[in-house]
Amino acid sequence: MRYLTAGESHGKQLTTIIEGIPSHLPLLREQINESLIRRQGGYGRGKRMQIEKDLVEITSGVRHGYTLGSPITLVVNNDDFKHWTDIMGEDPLPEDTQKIRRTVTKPRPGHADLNGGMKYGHRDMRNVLERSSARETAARVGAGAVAKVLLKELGIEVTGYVREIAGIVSDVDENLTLQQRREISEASPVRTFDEKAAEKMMHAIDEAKKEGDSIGGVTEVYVEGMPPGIGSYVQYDRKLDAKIAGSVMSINAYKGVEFGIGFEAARRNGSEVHDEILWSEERGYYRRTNRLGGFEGGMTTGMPIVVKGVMKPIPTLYKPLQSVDIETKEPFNASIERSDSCAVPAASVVMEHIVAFELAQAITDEFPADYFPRLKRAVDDYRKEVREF
Ligand code: EPS
Repeated sequence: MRYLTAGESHGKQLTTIIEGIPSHLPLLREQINESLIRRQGGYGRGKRMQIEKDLVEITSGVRHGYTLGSPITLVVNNDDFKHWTDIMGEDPLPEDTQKIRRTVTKPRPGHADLNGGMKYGHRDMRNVLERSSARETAARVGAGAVAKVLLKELGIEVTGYVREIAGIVSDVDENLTLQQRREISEASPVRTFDEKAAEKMMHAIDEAKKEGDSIGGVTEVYVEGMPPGIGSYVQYDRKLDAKIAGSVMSINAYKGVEFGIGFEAARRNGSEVHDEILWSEERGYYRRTNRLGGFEGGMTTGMPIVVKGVMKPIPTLYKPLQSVDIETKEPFNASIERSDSCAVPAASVVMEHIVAFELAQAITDEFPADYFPRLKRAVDDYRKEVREF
């Protein structure tokens, strides 16, 4: 399984092409829309989300509610494009149209603007920012939504929520099931558990907005139902935790990843890090604890996968930071018209879908099948086999 996305933030549309989804998987447009709508929400989003209503059109690979096994194409229109048709149109513009062009010559610190401009030779850095914008995550969530449907049919569930915003930590009771985590976080405007922490987070978002600043946080993804032994220890590029980490790092503004207790492992003795192995008739092999977050040796342990990602504050700030105009080489204070003050709640939905895609890819690598019922049989057989080990 793989996918590609295309599209500029204020261009006509976002496109996702997904290859490798087996045939005969039941798939409805509504299942993808549900994910897209969740991604648009969350306290702290800016005005753009009032313009967009992200709804998918499936233009290939699905017929009469089932996948065909051929590439699936998803299209999400940018409603904002109607305000940008001249600026973003594909036809050449007449000379002397600087105003229409909305040329960007002032790179924003923390964005791809300057590095991308130098690399691609774009002296109008709009050509960089239109593609590097986190708008692209809508296209990735589309791919992840299809992956989630496949996983769910195999008894694997994935959910994402917020653990921290601007240093305010929301604790989660480790014993909560995935379903409970999902229900509680879905009901929270900041997609988290602790209501007191949620109040403080919203206050911090309001303060940041007032000051023209932005704030970041920590998102967590929780997975139940992955069989043990997915991924591999035999070669570095088959380690599934490494693939997930790379993929999480590819989300806009993400700067770090942890599994289980993560960096805390550096501060504890081994006896307080590793998860003791138990066995019972009812459960088969399982662990007393899950400090390693569901991975050992690059493979799943069969315990829930718990992975955190760190999102830096969005770099588009109303509060100016110093930069240099590439035309005049003069210093200036970067300023912008519109931004989200905090996109951490939305990012938790993005991360959920990014992890889901990696897991679906790992499963289809492990049990290659072009026909979904055959894939399901292979997974069921494998579950039985490892249960009897
Ligand atoms: C983004 C800037 C804002 C966000 C956008 C990501 O868009 P605009 O420049 O149009 O105000 O709203 O996020 C989305 C459009 C989205 O769908 O998540 C950026 O620069 O990354």
